[in-house]
Amino acid sequence: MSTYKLILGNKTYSSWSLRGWLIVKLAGIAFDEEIIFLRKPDTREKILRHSPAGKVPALIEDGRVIWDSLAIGEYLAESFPDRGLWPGDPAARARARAVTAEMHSGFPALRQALPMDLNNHYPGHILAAEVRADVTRIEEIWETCRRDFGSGGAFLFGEPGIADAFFAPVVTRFATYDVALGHTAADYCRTVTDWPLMRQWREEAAEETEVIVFS
Ligand SMILES: N[C@@H](CCC(=O)N[C@@H](CS)C(=O)NCC(=O)O)C(=O)O
Repeated sequence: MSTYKLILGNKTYSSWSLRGWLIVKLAGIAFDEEIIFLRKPDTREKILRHSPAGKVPALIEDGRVIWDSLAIGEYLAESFPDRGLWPGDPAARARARAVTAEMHSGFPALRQALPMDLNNHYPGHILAAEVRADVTRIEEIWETCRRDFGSGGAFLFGEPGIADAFFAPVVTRFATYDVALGHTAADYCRTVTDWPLMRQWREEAAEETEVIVFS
């Protein structure tokens, strides 16, 4: 049996780490975690000891490293095809891959303006036009996935999977910055917020004492 270790950044701030962690949890494998605090003088050197990309998350399986959240998702979906990481239906799976890729490569305005910050709340945040446009597209993604493929449960494709892991940090940002949403998006946010894995991650983030000030 393989042994796994997941290298992560701060649970409070590292949105890509949250994505990787959710996917590994969904795969149902036992794993150790190592947290490397971001934005420290030795952060890069510490991450490079594990991952040649200098980024977290990185999954180490028996000494071999798989870096990048999407690569981790694809690798675990292949390794554990019965765990439902991608939807079973080909049309749903294609859409799940498309929206996951869109999140992985897109929404720079939203990511820049609304950094993940689980232990804070910034009510009254005014969204710039380009951030509002990202929010509108994300709402459209959620609504169309729920409408077309979500009948089997409350997640984007019914049961929770990689696509939900990719949008989970966005859900936390919408809560942190009090982003106003339509009904379907608000319902989906409640589903993700109440997801036991998200509760666990938030509880562990709440125990962190490291603070990063975003300027
Ligand atoms: N495309 C990568 C992005 C990973 C990424 O940017 N991670 C950030 C933390 S959320 C990081 O490692 N930053 C390095 C640093 O801050 O030194 C992925 O999907 O895993």
